[in-house]
Amino acid sequence: MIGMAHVHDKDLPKGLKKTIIMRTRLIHAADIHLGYLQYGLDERAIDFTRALEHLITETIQTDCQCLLIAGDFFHNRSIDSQTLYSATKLLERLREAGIPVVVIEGNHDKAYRSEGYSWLSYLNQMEYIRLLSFNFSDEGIQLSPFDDKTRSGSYTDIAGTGIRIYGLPWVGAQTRNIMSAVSDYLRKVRADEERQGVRFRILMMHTGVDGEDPRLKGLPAGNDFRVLKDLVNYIALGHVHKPYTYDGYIYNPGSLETVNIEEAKEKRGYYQIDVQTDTAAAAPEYSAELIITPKRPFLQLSYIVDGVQSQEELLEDFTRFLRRHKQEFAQTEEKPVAHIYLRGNLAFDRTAFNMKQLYESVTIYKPLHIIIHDNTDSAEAIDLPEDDTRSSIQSMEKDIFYQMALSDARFANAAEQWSQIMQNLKQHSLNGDPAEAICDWFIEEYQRVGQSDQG
Ligand SMILES: [Mn+2]
Repeated sequence: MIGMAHVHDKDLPKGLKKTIIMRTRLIHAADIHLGYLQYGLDERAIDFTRALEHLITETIQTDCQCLLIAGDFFHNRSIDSQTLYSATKLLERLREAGIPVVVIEGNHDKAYRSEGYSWLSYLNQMEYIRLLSFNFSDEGIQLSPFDDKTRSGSYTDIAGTGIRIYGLPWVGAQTRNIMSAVSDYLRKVRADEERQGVRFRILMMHTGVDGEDPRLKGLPAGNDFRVLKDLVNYIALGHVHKPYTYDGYIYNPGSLETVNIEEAKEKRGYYQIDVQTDTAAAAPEYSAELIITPKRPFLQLSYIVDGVQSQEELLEDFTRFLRRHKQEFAQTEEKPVAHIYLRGNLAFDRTAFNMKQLYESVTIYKPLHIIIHDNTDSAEAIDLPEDDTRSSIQSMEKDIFYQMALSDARFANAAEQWSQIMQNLKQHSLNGDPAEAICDWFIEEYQRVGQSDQG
């Protein structure tokens, strides 16, 4: 498989010179997290397997020549037999189809000991995947071609296409150093690469651009990637679970299934890359399209407890709230995972607050799983101080809001209520409540005042 059947212009019959166009399709995915028993549910582990199965089916059906997986193939360092069975069973389909799978280790795939043997090493030895890595020596970083016998190496070529794929495992805090060492190395071997017919270079890494996910700290900054810019055509990233592109040649597809609730609203999938290595063109062209894949639906709802005076009232109002969102539980073919966020100020004694009853009221809508987050404040905690300046500013503000509502025909009929809503809106925003929560709350207020208006 290694070695290049590169077509030189002089080998082509006259007239055919500029008409030979070679198109190669690759798929770039990452963060499969196979074997994740999310919420302790078998159904969720099955969902992660199903996501990999979908990816593999599409890889075969779209005439793809190579599948790249940029780290976090498995969710855990130690996997159970069921997960290994799913992995080998599915990868077997690609082996039969003759489609190579090129993989790098993510932080979730690492062996326990630094010199240890990971489950990805096992898949590599069993020839299901090509696991790319690198060596350090006295001369610095060493990138060698992947050897089918020793099952090791830092790059692999797709024979006859001029495409070379480099891969670096997750190295944590060493990422920046490794990036600049790789940059030095690639600059040094540039002429050799070209002699070998390499036209298009892909570099796989399990890291991200700092700032793309605020929860992930210590990632390289966008500027740190610049050392690679002229040396590779496409950087295939994994690690950050939402999709993004950077600087026109860095791509991150995000996780296939939902690992954290924070990524649930992102449209994620894999990149389908079409590389065109035309013998006449100076530089090869390519396109990368993000293909969104199916996933378990996640439902996120916000319920504002403001104004509810007792547990009984809360339960009644919460039940009404669920009834209003009934469609959202039922609209998907599959049972959703529901996250409900309680927000606002709880106006009664917290010891009387009974979460269990709220959980019970949701079960009639039959989600796959339900989590209720109590993000409420106690009313006492936000009582404004009886300060003259403060209260006079508040009454002035309310007066201004009242005048604003009065001067607009849409709001004039209920100007008093609207001025109160505007004040609350401002308070929610000052509290730092999430935009969706404020929006949900506002829609409810809008409907409430609108209805009282009508009737
Ligand atoms: Mn991951």
